[in-house]
Amino acid sequence: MRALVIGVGQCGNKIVDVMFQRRGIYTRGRDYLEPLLINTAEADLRGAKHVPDKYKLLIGRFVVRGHGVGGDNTLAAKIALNEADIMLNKIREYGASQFDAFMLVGALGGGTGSGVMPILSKMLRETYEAIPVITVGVLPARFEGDLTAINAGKSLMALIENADSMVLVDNEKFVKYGEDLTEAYKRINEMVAREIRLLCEASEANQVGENVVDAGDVLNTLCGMNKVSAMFEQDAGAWLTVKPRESGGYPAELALIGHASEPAAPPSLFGFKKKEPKTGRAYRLLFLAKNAATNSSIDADLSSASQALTLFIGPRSEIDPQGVGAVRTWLTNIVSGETRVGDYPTKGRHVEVIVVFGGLGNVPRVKEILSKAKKVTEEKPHIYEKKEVTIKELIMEGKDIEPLIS
Ligand SMILES: Nc1nc2c(ncn2[C@@H]2O[C@H](COP(=O)(O)OP(=O)(O)OP(=O)(O)O)[C@@H](O)[C@H]2O)c(=O)[nH]1
Ligand SMILES: [Mg+2]
Repeated sequence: MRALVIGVGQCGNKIVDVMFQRRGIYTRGRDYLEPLLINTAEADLRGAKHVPDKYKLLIGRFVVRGHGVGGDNTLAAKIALNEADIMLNKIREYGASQFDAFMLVGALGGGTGSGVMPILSKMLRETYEAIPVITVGVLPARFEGDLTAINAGKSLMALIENADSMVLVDNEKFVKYGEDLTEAYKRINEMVAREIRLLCEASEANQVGENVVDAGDVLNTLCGMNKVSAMFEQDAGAWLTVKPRESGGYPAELALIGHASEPAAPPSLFGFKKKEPKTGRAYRLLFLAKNAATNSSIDADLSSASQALTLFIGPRSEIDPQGVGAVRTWLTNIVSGETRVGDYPTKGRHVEVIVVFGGLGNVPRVKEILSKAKKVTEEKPHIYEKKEVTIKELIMEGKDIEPLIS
């Protein structure tokens, strides 16, 4: 799948930077992804070492002078609205109509990523009607407090309205108690970067698998059929009349992604016969698929998904047809709608599996974040104004002191 991967804000910049640390995991360096990093903080952009400067864009320069918006996602959204043309012009330079999708990556609990992504998503959908916008949104962990919850709640609602798909990543699931946050974020970023990259690469495989997964399959799983069928009818000109948002709108599909892997076969030692994996090749595929679903980017009720995809990556000899069949049955039993199983033969030494569940209807953490954001907004409706009043009261105390400058 050819995609422009746009990292927004510090978290988004870092994930996309890791994604481009190594271009093309199994495609010998040939890449189908292009990076773009957007931020209001100059230091964050400088910190991204694997993405060349020409793919970086600083916005809000005259408002926050390259220092970031400090968690104020309303300000970030305003900057995005004012500088929409600058962002769209930059995207145009890539020859954007060549892409199968735009992928926006960022955290929802901060300021820049949280505020810019919904605006940018809206602009992209209006400008490139036929290209789906997929967002990868990182949700804050519970301990992060009220402001991050409000930010995430507002951003989630705006993205649901303005994107085609939201792949959710829950920091709460992956940050271990007492663990150093830098280490935890590094681990999460590497995980998400690898999963997204493999998913995109597999649909551009050089070696044809038994069950090919193409860009359309990936997009259908992430975005649902509506938008994508409009896209594929493009040649017939039908898409001109199919304007999903304007005709009442489909909300973005909520999705998750998961990954698991095992060494393919133990290496032969001093000429001894290689051992078969204990569980057998077929069973291993089912085991890995179930593991990937458990180790997914967010916990959700999988039976509430309306479409799913499983993708096996590894040496052809390891992708056992019976195992593939068992996984197909497993998916069909969980998901009411369309299921897809594909393989991506490689010369690697691991068997890896990626699962994607799309069209999720029951994601408890999304409910929790929205209700927390609502509760905080109700309990502290004028959180910022109150602060101002307090300072004014304080200043009143000193009104009789002789002024320093008269
Ligand atoms: N997984 C992961 N989460 C991160 C990382 N950095 C920050 N976060 C999360 O993202 C939220 C903060 O978002 P940032 O991306 O730092 O903020 P920003 O978009 O740069 O916005 P401002 O700094 O306010 O301009 C935090 O609440 C964390 O939940 C990271 O590297 N990985
Ligand atoms: Mg920042």
